Amino acid sequence: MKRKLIFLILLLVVFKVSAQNAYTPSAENIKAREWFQDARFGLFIHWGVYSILGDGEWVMYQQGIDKQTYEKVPGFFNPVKYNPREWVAMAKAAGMKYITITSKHHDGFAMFDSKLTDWDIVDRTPYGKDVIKMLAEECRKEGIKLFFYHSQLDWYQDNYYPRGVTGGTSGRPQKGDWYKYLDFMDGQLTELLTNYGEIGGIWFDGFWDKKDSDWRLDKTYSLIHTLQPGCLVGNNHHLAPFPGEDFQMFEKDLPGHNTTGFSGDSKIGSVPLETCETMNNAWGFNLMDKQYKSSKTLIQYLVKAAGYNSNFLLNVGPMPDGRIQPEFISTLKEMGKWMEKNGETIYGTNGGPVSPKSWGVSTYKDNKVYIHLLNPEDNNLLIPDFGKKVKGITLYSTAAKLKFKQDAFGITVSVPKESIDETDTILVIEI
Ligand code: FHN
Repeated sequence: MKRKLIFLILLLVVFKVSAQNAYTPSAENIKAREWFQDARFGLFIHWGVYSILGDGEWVMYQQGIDKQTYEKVPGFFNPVKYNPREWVAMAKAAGMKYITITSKHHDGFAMFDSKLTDWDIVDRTPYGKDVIKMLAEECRKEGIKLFFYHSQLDWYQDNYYPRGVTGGTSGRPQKGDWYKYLDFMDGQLTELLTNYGEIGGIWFDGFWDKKDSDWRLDKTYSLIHTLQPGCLVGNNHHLAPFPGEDFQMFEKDLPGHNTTGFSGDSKIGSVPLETCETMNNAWGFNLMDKQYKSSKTLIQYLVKAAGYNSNFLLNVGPMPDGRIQPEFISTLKEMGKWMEKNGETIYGTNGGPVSPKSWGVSTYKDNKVYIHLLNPEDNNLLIPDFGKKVKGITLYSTAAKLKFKQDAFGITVSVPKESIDETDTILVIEI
């Protein structure tokens, strides 16, 4: 009997590993990955009932609010000024091609109408409308792809047990059925991938809360790819991509960097990349966070991301009345003006043949290499040779021809001082 049991367990493990490793993206998925890679710029939206408290999306945990007390919060959530048409128009005007919105964050509250729980916006708030459905309809009308940020971590569901490193103050019973929770999560993902039209991707987060647990990823990922083969799977586990994942995200970091300490183990994989960042320091609405990043800082972040062959997902945390704060709107308008003029050097490009330098980065498309001078020491530049014959170099902004020399040392080019742009001076190298 024992030998049989061991044999069965071994068989299961082999099947599980092979199932995960056997993932080969469908033609539809590959097409979606190519679209994603070309899109380069998206809007991240962290919005939940936690915005009522104005202290970020971790307020339930950080203020030690147990679930019984937290259950009062949705009763105050009535975003009467929510207007998805304005949100989508703002994203489009900024030059963004997709929106990634929190369908459920760590507090477990579904911002969509779920039949699997009443812990959702339709059943628990005076507003009572499915904001995700409203946004999905607007995105479809306006040709903006919609992705869902979906938290695997859940501070509300009792079956999220054993607890992970967070959520201990939620006052839940010390018991639960972990696989029932995973079934519940897969059930909500089925709702999101069935009732809201074509979905661009699922942005998972929270794996790190129980990183040694059996998250049954292969089952969840194959469910997603079965329901919508073109739906891209990404998981913010801060590790190298697992089988079944179609893109890799970096949080507040350019790929390969580890400025925040989150990305220590995340080797850069061979799937499309995306880095995400806040406009102040908060993801969810935080009344007192006025550390607004300038449009120059954010434009340069977007350009650097492209130089690292990565998308840039820029976050807003809408206010509890449904509006996006004016500081974010004005910065996004500035970014849109820049993208309107210079988007050609970002959209549809790959990281260029000149690796990122202190002075800037390069992007590449067709027979053009775009040199982005973000922080030039002076107006004379030595570009390391990248093994291609240079036919000519022009200034992107004016198309003016620039004098250059290509020799064993590389490509030297002088940029007229008056042409240096304090945000990004773009040179076009024709090869
Ligand atoms: O805990 C979350 C956090 O609330 C936010 O969603 C960010 C966005 O990338 N991800 C996690 C922190 O790593």
